[in-house]
Amino acid sequence: MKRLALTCVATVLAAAVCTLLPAPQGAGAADSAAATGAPVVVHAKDFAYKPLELAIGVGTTVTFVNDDDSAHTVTAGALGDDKKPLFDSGNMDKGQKWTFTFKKSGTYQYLCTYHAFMKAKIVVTPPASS
Ligand SMILES: [Cu+2]
Repeated sequence: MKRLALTCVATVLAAAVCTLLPAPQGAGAADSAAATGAPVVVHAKDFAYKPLELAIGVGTTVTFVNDDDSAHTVTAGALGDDKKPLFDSGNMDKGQKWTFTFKKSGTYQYLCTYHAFMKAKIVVTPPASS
């Protein structure tokens, strides 16, 4: 329910801006990018990650792009007891990109350390043939 609410808010906020800009290529494909190896992009826009949920295969490299005027981070908590972030982009200013290759399967919840309400997740699945 929270996810839906965030999506709605983000959609409303984005509507005015999006009409002025060409639709990014592959934005729809990223939602269902289960294919391994395909380039996948997550956008930080209007204080929300898009897509909010992403399913990818092990070994996929995800590019995170900050499309906001505000700075953001892409920071994941630990899967286990280790409190060290699984990944952390550090500060990302407007227009900055950061990539991360997901080498281990699991569910990666991440957020922006500046705006803790910005949350999303990436589910990394192992290859089906193993
Ligand atoms: Cu942020």
